[in-house]
Amino acid sequence: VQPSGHDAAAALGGDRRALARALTLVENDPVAGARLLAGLRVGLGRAHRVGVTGPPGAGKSTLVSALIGSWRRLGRRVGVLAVDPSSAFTGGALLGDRIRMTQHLGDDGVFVRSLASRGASGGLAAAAEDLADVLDAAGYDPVVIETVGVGQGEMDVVQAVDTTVLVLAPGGGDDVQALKAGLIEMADVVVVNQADRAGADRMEAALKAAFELRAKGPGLPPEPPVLLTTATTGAGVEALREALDVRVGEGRAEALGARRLERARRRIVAEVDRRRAAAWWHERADALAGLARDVASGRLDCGAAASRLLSGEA
Ligand SMILES: Nc1nc2c(ncn2[C@@H]2O[C@H](COP(=O)(O)OP(=O)(O)OP(=O)(O)O)[C@@H](O)[C@H]2O)c(=O)[nH]1
Ligand SMILES: [Mg+2]
Repeated sequence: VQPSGHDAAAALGGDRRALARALTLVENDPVAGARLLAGLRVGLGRAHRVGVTGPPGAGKSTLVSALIGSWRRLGRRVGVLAVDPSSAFTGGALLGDRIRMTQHLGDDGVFVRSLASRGASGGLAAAAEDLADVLDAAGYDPVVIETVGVGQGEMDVVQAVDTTVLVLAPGGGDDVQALKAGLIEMADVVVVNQADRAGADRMEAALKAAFELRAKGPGLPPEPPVLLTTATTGAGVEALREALDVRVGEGRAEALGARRLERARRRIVAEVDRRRAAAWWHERADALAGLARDVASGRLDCGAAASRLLSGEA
């Protein structure tokens, strides 16, 4: 399918099939996708980007689904990117089961899209950011990105949003795991989900105590709110939605602005690096092939090969 300005316009104008095509293009075709993204241009950065992360099975998808319901009652149009870990066991085939948002099927104000974490060219976070751009341009706000809180790619995704929600559940030592993985450090809002199960109150207290001990001061992240939810019944979900909305409310634009500036800076640098690297290697394709043969046959080591390329000897 050839992308066109018409396609981009249709995607932005509320044509769901055109939007789905645009997302596929951006995910799979770097050249045509970049062209389409360039064609969107308009008003990016309006949407509140919310990352929802946490251990497997904590209830992230169930909670996102409940949040969608809450936002829909306020008339907000919600976009969701669900990052599928593409585990070696399922190969992503069970994705339909993983996304517990089927109750919103048929609601034109909700657009749910899965994103395979394997094989995303240029990295998972970059792909998620590009897809979020498309949903943002198409008028979805908030845009929620759900990802399991394991692995570097997932951690990068967490840093590509305005607000990070860490979802934990009592039992199983999730809190300890999250502490170890450094997820706690990045959380703007912490949720103890499955509050209907034993140990939720204890977990909430332990988390609050941990945050109180954390160093405080200018430049350090503020203490995140710790909220209890039961995603399956909706208990606590309104309070969570309010805690999220307040972050983009009046007087808060500046804090998010700094984060968006940092994100914009990082994206520009990454894009320049990518283009420069592509051009640089294109010019040295033959030299690289020759050096690779020498290294593979043991005549040369990698460091020496790199030095030759960098010094222009090769
Ligand atoms: N008792 C109870 N069960 C819940 C709650 N929230 C979710 N669950 C159940 O927990 C299981 C996992 O929920 P998911 O929403 O799929 O969890 P997830 O974090 O998205 O899981 P992955 O995407 O696989 O990492 C499901 O069987 C849910 O019905 C809750 O608040 N209380
Ligand atoms: Mg899930």
